[in-house]
Amino acid sequence: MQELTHPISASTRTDLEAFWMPFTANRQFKANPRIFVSAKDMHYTTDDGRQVLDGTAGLWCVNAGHCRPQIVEAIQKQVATLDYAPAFQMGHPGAFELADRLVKLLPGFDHVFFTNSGSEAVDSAMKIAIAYHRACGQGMRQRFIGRERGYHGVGFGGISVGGIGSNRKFFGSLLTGVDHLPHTHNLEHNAFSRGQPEWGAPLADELERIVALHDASNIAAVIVEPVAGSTGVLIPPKGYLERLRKICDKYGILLIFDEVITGFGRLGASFAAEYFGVMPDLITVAKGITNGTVPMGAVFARQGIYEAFMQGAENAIELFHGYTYSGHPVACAAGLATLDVYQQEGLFQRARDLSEYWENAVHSLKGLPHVIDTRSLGLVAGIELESISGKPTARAFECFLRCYQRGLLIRTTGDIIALSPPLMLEKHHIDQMFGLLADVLRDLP
Ligand code: PXG
Repeated sequence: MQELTHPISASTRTDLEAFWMPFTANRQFKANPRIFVSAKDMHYTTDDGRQVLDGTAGLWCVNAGHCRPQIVEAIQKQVATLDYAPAFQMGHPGAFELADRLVKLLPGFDHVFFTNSGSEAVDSAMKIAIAYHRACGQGMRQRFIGRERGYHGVGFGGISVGGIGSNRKFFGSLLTGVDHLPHTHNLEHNAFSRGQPEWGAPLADELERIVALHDASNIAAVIVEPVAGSTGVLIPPKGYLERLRKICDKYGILLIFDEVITGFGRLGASFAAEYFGVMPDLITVAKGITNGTVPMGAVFARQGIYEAFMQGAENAIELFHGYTYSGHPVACAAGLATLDVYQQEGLFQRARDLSEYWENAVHSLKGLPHVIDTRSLGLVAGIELESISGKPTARAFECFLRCYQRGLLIRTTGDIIALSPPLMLEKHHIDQMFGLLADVLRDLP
């Protein structure tokens, strides 16, 4: 097997051409490629041999840091022992063990359905929600309520409940029967808030208006990210999630938390549900479940949901849903080893312990040119820049390029910088990250 340790040079343009890159400006990228060839702990190595500090845990997924030996070895061992086992009507030990370990992280939840990505987890949760109501004799409950600026992956379910215009506008009529809550982002009231902003809890009451419009008897579920990630780290106002929970309870509507980003320690707790003390009915996860090593997603179901399906003839399939790779042995091995690392190294607690230092570093950017908001929670941060008039996204993208050139990986969305480092980081990494970012911001056009 050929190892990819050699540089891919920009001059071999045809080598790059065949790959239709996801969520990437393909022509711009292929003219000036940015290529990682290896990674270790907090750093990537580029094809020209430079070290880049990972400020984004890959794409919000490498929570334990890169190429951790325990995880790598577990994957290697598994693929050499049982490479694949049929997912339907057959089992293998790893899937049962991982599900059992996962539910122990989250009191009140007792079943896990495995998928291969966050998008599939969202689709699965939506299907489970509709089928659950049907199993309970309420088959009319088919509508979903998402939220503006929500990101729930790219399946038709996810883009339908999602609230990002450009993810929706090219793809036709989407799912019918979807409505959206207003987003909670408001710089006028909440700019430079520390922790959860004070203003905005009453925005949850918009759910009452939407319920009145469609009638509760037609609504299956409300789906939100507890902290919106992709659209720029939007932290829920104090009391907001609690109000959503209360209104869902009042009308028998399921509440789905999409924790693809907030799960597995990002906020300094296992899940945002635990962090905020608000328990949804279904939780979608992915990314950090395997530390980004092997694709995997999952849906957690709270007590009572699985049981509602366990009726009728014992030989009848209760849920007509699943993927060839649901609970893939290699993903399960990666997941088990990842949970071991999280637990042995106390990484969720570590995120909590570092969050104050992190928060101070984030807010130290206030006052620098173009910075119109800084916000953070746990080990995640959003830094919002003023857009260049008539050129939205240009300023933040330039910031991304300059950071990359100087050895720091950040993520930008619109003109917002999102940071979400591996939870193994140390204070000196935080100093380095924000020192470099401050320098870049000072010089930015
Ligand atoms: N839900 C949420 C909340 C997500 O953040 C998905 C679902 C979809 O997961 P998959 O595994 O299907 O990609 C996500 C994914 C970014 C970025 O930097 C965010 C995601 C993926 C890639 C980039 O904004 N989130």
